Amino acid sequence: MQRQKRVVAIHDISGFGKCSLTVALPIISAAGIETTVLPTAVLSTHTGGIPGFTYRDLTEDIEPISKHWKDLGLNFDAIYTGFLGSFEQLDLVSKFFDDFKTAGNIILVDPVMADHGKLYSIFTPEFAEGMAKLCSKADIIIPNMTEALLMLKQEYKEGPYTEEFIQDVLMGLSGLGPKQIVLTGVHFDNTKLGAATYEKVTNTVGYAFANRIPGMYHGTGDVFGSALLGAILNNFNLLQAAEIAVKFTTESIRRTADAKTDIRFGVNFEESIPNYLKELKKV
Ligand code: PXL
Repeated sequence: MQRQKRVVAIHDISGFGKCSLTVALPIISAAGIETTVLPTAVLSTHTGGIPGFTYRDLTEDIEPISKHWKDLGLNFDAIYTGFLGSFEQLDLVSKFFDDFKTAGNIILVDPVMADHGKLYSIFTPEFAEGMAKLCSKADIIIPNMTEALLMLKQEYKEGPYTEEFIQDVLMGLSGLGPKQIVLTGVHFDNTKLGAATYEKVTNTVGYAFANRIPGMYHGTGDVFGSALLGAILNNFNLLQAAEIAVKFTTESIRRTADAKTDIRFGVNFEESIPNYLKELKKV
């Protein structure tokens, strides 16, 4: 029997709206991976277009929780970070990496801060610099196009993109430090949308596309990132994992679009889990 792998997911918990930990925990657990959580804040809902959200910051808890885990001798096969609410949290998470990085584990940073050309309401452009610094410590980063261009200090550009442009962005991101990149929001025409992957060691670019579904569904970056990490920890390579995650995310968006659910309320990923497990060859 193989040892069960363990992830620590460092994100906020938004009670309603399906993103961050309410997405990472069920998806990574379903992939058969033990999922430890380090909540960075507790909100009533995410901050994307739902006015009046509550926000309880948990910055003060990060160090004591890390220390307890260090004392227990815990280790993680992957450290997965998402929404971080302040510069101080970036510093604390960077220290967490120093404490828990091993030769064999993976640091996956999703530089959650912006989408569709706009920073989320609580962030300033300076935050992107801090996030780029955190990305330099990661093995894998998974920015969307807006986050990528912010970290590269380039102006936002709407697609469709050219292959040359996407490759330049991937090279720029690779220059920040990570060995593997998955860039989302990539499209060369208006019918397909997906992700580009880059592996520094082999200098290979790959693409994973699905049919584009109109609309900006909330929390899909977290659905994608969690499914990607679940696949990587089940020994799929980066491009295969991106293909599985694109399929899972698109299927979840399709079901939500068909149900005409409010796009701010997150996607129905739950009912895509059986097909995800088939892709992972778990059922
Ligand atoms: O899905 C990204 C995300 C996570 N957490 C919070 C958010 C957002 C995006 O808006 O507001 C609190």
